[in-house]
Amino acid sequence: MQISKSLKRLIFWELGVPITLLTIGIYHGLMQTIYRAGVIHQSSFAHLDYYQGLTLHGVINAIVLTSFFAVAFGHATIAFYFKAEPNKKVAWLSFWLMTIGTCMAAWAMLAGKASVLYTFYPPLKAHPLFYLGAALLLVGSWVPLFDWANMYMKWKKENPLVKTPLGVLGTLVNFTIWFVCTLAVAYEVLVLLLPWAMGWKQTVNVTLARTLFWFFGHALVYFWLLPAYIMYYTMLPKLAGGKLFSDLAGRISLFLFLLFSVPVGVHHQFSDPSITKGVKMFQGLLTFGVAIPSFITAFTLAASLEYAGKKRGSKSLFGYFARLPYLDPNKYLFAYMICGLFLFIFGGLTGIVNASGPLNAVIHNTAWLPGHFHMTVAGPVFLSIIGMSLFLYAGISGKRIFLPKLNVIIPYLWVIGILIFSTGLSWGGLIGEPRRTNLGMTYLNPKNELFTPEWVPTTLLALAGGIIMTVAAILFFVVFFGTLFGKKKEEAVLSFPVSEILHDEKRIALFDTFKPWLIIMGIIIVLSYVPAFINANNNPGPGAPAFTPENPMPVQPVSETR
Ligand code: HAS
Repeated sequence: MQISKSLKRLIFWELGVPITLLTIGIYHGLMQTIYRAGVIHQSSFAHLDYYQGLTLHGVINAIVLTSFFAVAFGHATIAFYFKAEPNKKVAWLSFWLMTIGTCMAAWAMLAGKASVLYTFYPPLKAHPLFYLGAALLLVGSWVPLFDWANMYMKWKKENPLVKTPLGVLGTLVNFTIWFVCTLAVAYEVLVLLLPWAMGWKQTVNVTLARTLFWFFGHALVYFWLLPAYIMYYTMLPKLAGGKLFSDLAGRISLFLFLLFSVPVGVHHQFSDPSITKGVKMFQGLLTFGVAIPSFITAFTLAASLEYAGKKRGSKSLFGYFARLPYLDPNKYLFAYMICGLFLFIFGGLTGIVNASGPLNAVIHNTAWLPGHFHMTVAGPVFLSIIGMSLFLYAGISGKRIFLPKLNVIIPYLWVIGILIFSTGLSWGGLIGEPRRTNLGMTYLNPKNELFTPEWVPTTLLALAGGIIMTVAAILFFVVFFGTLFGKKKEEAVLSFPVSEILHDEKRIALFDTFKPWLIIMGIIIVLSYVPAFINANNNPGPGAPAFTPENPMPVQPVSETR
């Protein structure tokens, strides 16, 4: 479909701003692997210190890129399926709020006044502009939900018996989860952290702040994931040359995310002594619940790929895998998506390990964790984001992909990098290598008394993977910016590959309405989180020991801080 100049410009900026910033995010990812492998034994490089770089890496890659992209993709999806454009004033307001928020937070991070990592746990304290910037970015990103919901209700009135398109359903589910979970982090930022950062309050309840953060933080990972799932359900089968196996499976999966994405955040706090066992047990069980929609997705997509492979001539049981268009430059989106799915098999399995209480005690706060999340957020999420950014940009600008044959191999190179990188981290984590630590200053410095030679091979593996990932990312920037600065050659249209459906089940009202799901969502959140907040309020815990950025050992023992 043709779209207005204003919407086109908006989508360009919402893709262009984060991808430009991503160059900084990727650079700091590489620097992490260099510091950690003990290649340098410094606390800073090029005037940016280790934790400053790690904060820039996490905030840009995990918050800025994902939020801007989700909004741009949301606008495109809603416009495409409803054949109507979102309200431009609301859409631009959202863009400016996100951009101003990003600039404020970026200033604080680059000035070295907000080296608090993307989780900004107190007692680490940032400049007030960092918190305000983060709040503006989040608020800006959910503003369009109200306009989309309005468009949906209008569409529903006109089409009462037509199933809501899966892409629209996914977008609305995703932003509903996002709206609900950001309320907690907004409270954390505005009521706890900002007054403390401004000096109006002397202390802050660290456990409460962490609990509020994780109310938001785990739902955040599904806010990252669902745009990728929308692409997998609605586009991948078509790109593979087949059909989506079941439409109902997609709907069930999306509504289950609505129920289970939020009330599981305490699984990040299994080691927090202030939260009681019962709360941990309940949210631990719900965490297994949130894996169910991904299992449904795995089987539905595998069946869809099997159908595609058979249509392409496969006769044997697993021969369909060999028949898929892995290296077709015209179907490069397939390559970006299948690579993400492949990584998610390992990302999902390591997630189940994390969710299991006794196993969590082994891997919590070790390098295993970045091993897990680089196979999720840097797997299906990142690959779908960059693949779709390129696709959307090329489509609505009418430009041809720059170096198409190179483009189609980028995701495979990225997969090789991630597999090596995450193997190093996961192996290291299992033998106690800590996360979020400048190992080059101590544990990976042969001259230091804490030197730990067992972590030499694990961190070198992570470094090798990091270098390959950086090469893949640089090649992507070449293709993306080469396309951006190329000449317009084709008609500019907003278009997606839309999968037909193999089993198009008849409309079931329960799976085409939000009300009952929202009510159950509210009940589960209350049951799981009221006790957690009561715990956090009643047991704020002892003060934290003092640390310096140079050494992972506390300066003062914990007992002296009580
Ligand atoms: Fe996680 C920590 C548990 C999913 C991201 N997670 C994190 C952190 C991040 C993160 C960033 O229970 C660190 C936060 C921090 O900074 O501290 N996670 C889970 C579980 C799942 C899960 C149970 N995580 C994700 C996703 C993420 C993400 C998705 C980002 C997008 N995670 C945890 C826990 C912790 C945690 C604990 C805290 C640990 C601690 O102690 O701190 C589940 O949702 C996973 C379900 C997934 C599956 C996989 C399905 C497979 C599919 C692929 C099929 C492939 C096909 C193609 C069909 C069951 C869909 C085949 C093709 C070929 C060519 C072979």
